Amino acid sequence: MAQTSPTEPWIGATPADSTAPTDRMDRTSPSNPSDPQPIPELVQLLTPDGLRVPHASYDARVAHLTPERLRALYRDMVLTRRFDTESTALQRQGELALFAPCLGQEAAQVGSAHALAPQDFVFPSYREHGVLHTRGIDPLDVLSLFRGIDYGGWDPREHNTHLYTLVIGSHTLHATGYAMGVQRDGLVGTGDPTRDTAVVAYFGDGATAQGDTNEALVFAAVNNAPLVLFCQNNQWAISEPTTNQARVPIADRGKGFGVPSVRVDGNDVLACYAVTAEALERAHSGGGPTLVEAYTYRMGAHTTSDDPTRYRTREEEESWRRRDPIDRLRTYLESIGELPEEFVAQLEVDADALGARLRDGVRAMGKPAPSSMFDDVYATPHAGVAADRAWFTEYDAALAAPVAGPDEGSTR
Ligand SMILES: Cc1ncc(C[n+]2csc(CCOP(=O)(O)OP(=O)(O)O)c2C)c(N)n1
Ligand SMILES: [Mg+2]
Repeated sequence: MAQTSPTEPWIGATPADSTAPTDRMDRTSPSNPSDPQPIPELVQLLTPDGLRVPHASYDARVAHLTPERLRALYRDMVLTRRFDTESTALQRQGELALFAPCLGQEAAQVGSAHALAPQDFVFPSYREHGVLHTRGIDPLDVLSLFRGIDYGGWDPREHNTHLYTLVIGSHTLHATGYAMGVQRDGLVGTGDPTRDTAVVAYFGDGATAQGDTNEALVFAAVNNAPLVLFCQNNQWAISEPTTNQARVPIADRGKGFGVPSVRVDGNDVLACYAVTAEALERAHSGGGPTLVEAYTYRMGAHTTSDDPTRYRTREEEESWRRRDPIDRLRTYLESIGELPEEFVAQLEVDADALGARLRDGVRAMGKPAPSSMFDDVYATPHAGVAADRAWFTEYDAALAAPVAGPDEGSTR
């Protein structure tokens, strides 16, 4: 049964029946906005007020988390947020071409990533900074992508984490194929926790409307692939509300594919850990795929090129700010006396150091030669790429040549 907070009746509600302005819904929603929305089940272990509420199915999944481990979750969320705010500022200073913030989604990302085994393989989309942080990926290797100088600087094999994917939903198919490969390699159901391998695909609510994602669900289901399809329903796909992607809770759609599904409070790091641990256990043991819908909110803009004030209200943003995932865990840790002052002070020092490292590191990245974009197209030389490079080099040199003045009869 849904574990909702009595003080927060909103939780589980969709924008259509809660905070979305009626003029927008009338304009963009193909459904009748007055249709009653089913009340979805929502796994919750921590209320927005930081109260620990019991849950018959999921308490056992977090029982082993010591105060030290809870502080690690808190630390990772705080550092992810610092990465986010520093990166947004660096984009504003012209040091990054673009940035996609994950502000507000730290619990969904850090909670789920903490449940992973090292050998599990992750396919992220493009705002999974909290997942990458938890996997130990150098944040500067993420920012080189957003500076536009490479495709992401980390080695997918070293961290068992694929590069970011910007083509919406496409990586759900890559993840399904990879999971089917893992299965054929005999790395499922061995009973050895250091060998059994699962694959996790992170994607958004908008991606659920893509053919690729639906095909991934079909293939994962019929092949019993060791896959967790982790959807962060952050309420928006750029300016399109979730109500434009589905008329039922996203988790409910798993049933039609025969995939066990769960809807979790995505701002509750404990609940996100618990449902992911369950889904991973199913995958590791040969039980097949799971669809997780983490119900959360993108508190920032879609990217630094977006202006959310054009399509959503301040009231909506405010109401989600009150459900901040970091505040929630902090309140809980304080209430049980497990957030010592020294820990908080050290975390602030560490976050400041991270900020300084990001600023210095990004500025030191410099600017690659434009023709280097041809370097890694193929592993071996290719005549077509060589011809493109030659054409581009000549074109670029022509742009750099001094332009003749009007007296000299320039035609440029
Ligand atoms: C195949 C494809 N179509 C369209 C786009 C343009 N696009 C970029 S982000 C985005 C919205 C994705 O929303 P969602 O899946 O909810 O993820 P979120 O950005 O909210 O994390 C779209 C349509 C794209 N990148 N790829
Ligand atoms: Mg979204």
